[in-house]
Amino acid sequence: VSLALLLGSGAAAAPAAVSAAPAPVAPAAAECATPSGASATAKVKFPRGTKAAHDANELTATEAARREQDLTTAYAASAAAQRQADPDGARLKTITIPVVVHVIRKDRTRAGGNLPTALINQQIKVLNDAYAGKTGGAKSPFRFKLTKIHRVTNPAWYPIVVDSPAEKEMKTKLRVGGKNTLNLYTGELSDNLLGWATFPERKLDKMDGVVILGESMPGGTATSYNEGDTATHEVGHWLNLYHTFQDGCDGKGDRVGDTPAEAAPASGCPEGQDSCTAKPGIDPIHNFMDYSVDSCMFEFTAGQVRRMTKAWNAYRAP
Ligand SMILES: [Ca+2]
Ligand SMILES: [Ca+2]
Ligand SMILES: [Ca+2]
Ligand SMILES: [Zn+2]
Repeated sequence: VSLALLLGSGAAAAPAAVSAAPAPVAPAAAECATPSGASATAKVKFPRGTKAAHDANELTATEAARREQDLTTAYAASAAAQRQADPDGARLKTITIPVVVHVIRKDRTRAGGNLPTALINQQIKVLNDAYAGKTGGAKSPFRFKLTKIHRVTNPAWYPIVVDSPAEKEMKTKLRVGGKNTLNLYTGELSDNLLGWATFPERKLDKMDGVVILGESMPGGTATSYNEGDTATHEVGHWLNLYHTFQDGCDGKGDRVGDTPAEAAPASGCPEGQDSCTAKPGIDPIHNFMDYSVDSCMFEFTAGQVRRMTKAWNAYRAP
């Protein structure tokens, strides 16, 4: 399952217009139901800071329920989970994730996607700070170690088009490492997206990984979305987190007890907003798994950390 972030209208590197909160919409039917059933990767896009239509957006309630069932199965079958006394991670042992960054470019210019190494190093720092709880919220066990920057010149893969044969070809050729390796692809993206990610699956798939708009990295040109939290958010999905607004005010939500329910994605930074008045708490707009602007999102909760750690042991632990 992959999730995508949408940038405002215009070129991918153009400033995103901060728009009014999009109206909640009925979940779209899952596209591309694949025959492999539970291990299928469903594609989910999400718009962030935009009034673009929610077409094939978030997980439907049915898709989320399927993933929950798969998590239970994967966890029960996982040797990594079973050999640990405390697999949900109340005792936080550091988990270091090797990161391979694939810089997709059409030529050797910055405009052509050739991002400076300094931005990539800053991105790794943003990930480490976010997941260490240094920017706020809960501390997670996850740390990120850049192991390789792989610069790839191929106009046929640029921009990276979500869900395209070119994306599949790119990942099939480039993806390296086991389930614990984060393959991070940067470039200009189709459909004004900020990024997308795959959820963990029991069977490693070449599509596994995170794609981000290169200019969303810290110091990039994607105004309001250039502090590196697109990657923070997408890696959250890669570690099995749902959006804080999953299922809206009703339903089972994001399966995390300490994130208040939210009717719809936050846009901009709507302090004090309470979109589910019948449910406790104000909207979790500062959470990395909402759609607020980068300056507004700075935390994970303890419940999200437990969920990511459980999923790590179920799916990704080597
Ligand atoms: Ca919740
Ligand atoms: Ca509320
Ligand atoms: Ca931030
Ligand atoms: Zn998302």
